[in-house]
Amino acid sequence: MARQSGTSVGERKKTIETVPETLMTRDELVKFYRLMYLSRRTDDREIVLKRQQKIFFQISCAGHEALLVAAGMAMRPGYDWFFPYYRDRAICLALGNTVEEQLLQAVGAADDPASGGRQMPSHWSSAKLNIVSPSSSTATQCLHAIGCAEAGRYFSRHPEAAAKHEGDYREFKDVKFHGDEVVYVSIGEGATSQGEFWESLNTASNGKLPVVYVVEDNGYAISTPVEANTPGGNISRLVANFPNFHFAEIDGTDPIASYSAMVEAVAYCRAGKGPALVHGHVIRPYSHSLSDDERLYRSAEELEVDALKDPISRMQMWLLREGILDADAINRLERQVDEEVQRTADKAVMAALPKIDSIMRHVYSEDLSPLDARFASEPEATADKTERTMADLINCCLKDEMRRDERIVVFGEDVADATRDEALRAGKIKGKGGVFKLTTGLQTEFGNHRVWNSPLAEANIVGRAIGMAVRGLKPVVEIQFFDYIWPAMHQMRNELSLMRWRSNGVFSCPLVMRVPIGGYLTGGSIYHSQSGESIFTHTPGVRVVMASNALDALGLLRTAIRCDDPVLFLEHKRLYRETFGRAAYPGPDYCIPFGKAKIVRPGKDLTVITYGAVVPRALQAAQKLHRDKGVDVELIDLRSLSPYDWEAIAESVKKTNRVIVAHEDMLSWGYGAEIAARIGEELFHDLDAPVRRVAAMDVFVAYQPLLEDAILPQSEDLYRAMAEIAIF
Ligand SMILES: Cc1ncc(C[n+]2csc(CCOP(=O)(O)OP(=O)(O)O)c2C)c(N)n1
Repeated sequence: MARQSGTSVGERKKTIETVPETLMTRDELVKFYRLMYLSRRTDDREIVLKRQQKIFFQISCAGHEALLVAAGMAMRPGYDWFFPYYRDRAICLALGNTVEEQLLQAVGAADDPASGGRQMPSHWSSAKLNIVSPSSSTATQCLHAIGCAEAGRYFSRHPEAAAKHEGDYREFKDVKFHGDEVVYVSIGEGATSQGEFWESLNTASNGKLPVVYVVEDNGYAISTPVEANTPGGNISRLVANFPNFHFAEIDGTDPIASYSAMVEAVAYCRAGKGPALVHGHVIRPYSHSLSDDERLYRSAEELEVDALKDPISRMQMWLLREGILDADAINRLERQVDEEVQRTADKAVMAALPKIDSIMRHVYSEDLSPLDARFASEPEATADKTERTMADLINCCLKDEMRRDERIVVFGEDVADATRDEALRAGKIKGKGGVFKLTTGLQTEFGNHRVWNSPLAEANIVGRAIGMAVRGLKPVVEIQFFDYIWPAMHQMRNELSLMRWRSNGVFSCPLVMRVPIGGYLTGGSIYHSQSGESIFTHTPGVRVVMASNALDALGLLRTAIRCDDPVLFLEHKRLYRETFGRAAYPGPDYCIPFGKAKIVRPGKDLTVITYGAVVPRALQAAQKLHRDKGVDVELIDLRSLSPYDWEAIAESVKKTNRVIVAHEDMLSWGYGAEIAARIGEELFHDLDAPVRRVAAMDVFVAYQPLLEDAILPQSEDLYRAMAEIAIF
């Protein structure tokens, strides 16, 4: 019935009470059937509810039940970790998720424990069962599963890192782990076309991680048949050469074959031999979802062939044939399930709905905000008064925090000193530590478990970090250049920013992404000069900061690491080693709260609001304008872009009545548009001149320095705008 490879199953097979060749007792076989039937009837009930417009979406597990109950019964709920996708009702039921919990999500109830009415049905999530809140995006979860497995391994090697700690995110992030936990991740065969699936195989294989993949191959991705997604039509053939994997390709409508394959795969992972991939051929007897009509693209003949393989009737026949249940017992079991589902549905449709005033809860941590006063401090006067660059102080901060907090791991492209570390440890080479050398010395001091080079794949970096952060690690990852953040955009927008809100505060993934950004490099050109911060400030759930000087960079980075939210930490690479803004090391606890701007130059005639590399340029312009014309500019460095310091802006504009918002990024739809609009809305009566923006031309940065200078806002542009607005 099944083609399998790998280790043999062993002991359970031999126990006296198991039914030969099934690895299950008679009771387990009955339970197996009950769960399959329960799953199908819950889908059927949801379909009725959708037709009655009592729920608003339906996607079923129909046809996948045997494979999924097998997976659930082969694993340990609340011990192992689970990253299922929307077809996985049956595994969730098998793990202990209840029909009531599932139907509460379907109606969008306040008490939906998975999301509080925020997610569509079939977006399973349970803190108790270690089922991690998913998005609707296909394949992103594969990378979370990898990070989750890495975190489990990390905590078993560094158990002391799991301890709670007052005063930072660890106070609110409980860690649980076991030495031999396995991580489950499932995916449809269509979604195996996504790069994130392949990026995850890369790391699962390289790291011999205990991740069991289940590919649920029902032959269709909505209307697209398998051969249009998968070359040759069979994913097992394509993945077969990944080292360290255990592979099994089975008939996933066969409960017995499914169970034996899952037991074997899980045992392989639990023994630490590496990852496993079970490719189950299943059927899809209902359309993709209730929004789809498969009769438009599948013939009646094709559907009839599928119907013959229905796992529910297959198992029912098998139980009868083997004499495990007779017809009466089956009828009784089914009647009980029908009544249970009906009763639960009647209750779920009466459930209380979420309150409107709950909408903004859990966008960010409600336990510890980076705006909190605990992050306000003064620089310590240390013995070493050397003026350090931004690059130096960021490196100091990373070292300080890694010494203080063993949950911090650092990875990204080329961030390690040397992956092949023999020469490094022998002192024969110095080590690289990042293309800008910001992470230099970290691997040497903290070891290869805490600092390592990732594959050249940005989604891999962010997706894994999310999985780790869910488990309580604090990844501080680097994206090598802002220009190459885009492969990680999907993970950032749909996963990183949303984990907390979509799970109604149950799961979260506070982590730090350090990203060198910006131009003014003389030759940086299109792909090493980009800005684009407003794309991320437009994403709720992520904090965005950008320092203009060394002291602020250190203070903000420390807050970013200690706080409980995901932070995009933008580092202007032109400022890394500038003479402007150097500072002495301010001690190992110096922090700056987010949302607090800095008055770089107080003034009374005109406010200039800016950040990043425009700060020194605006300062130069303001000083010259004062010398030339006596105009007194108040220069505000926002430092923190989301949240931003509206109070500082309003106070200054009320004083000067004239304002310029300046930034390096392009003018149109840029960061300044939001600030200018809000000033217009809320401070209209305080203005004596129109709000002016100074920014880059609406084009990418060109290579030739002459063009680069013209494209990016220069001190002279700022000077001109200041002079005009001052006398408007
Ligand atoms: C990244 C992404 N692209 C597109 C979609 C829309 N979509 C939802 S399900 C689906 C098909 C998935 O097919 P498959 O992976 O084979 O799983 P199945 O639904 O057949 O179980 C598509 C295209 C999505 N959810 N996410």
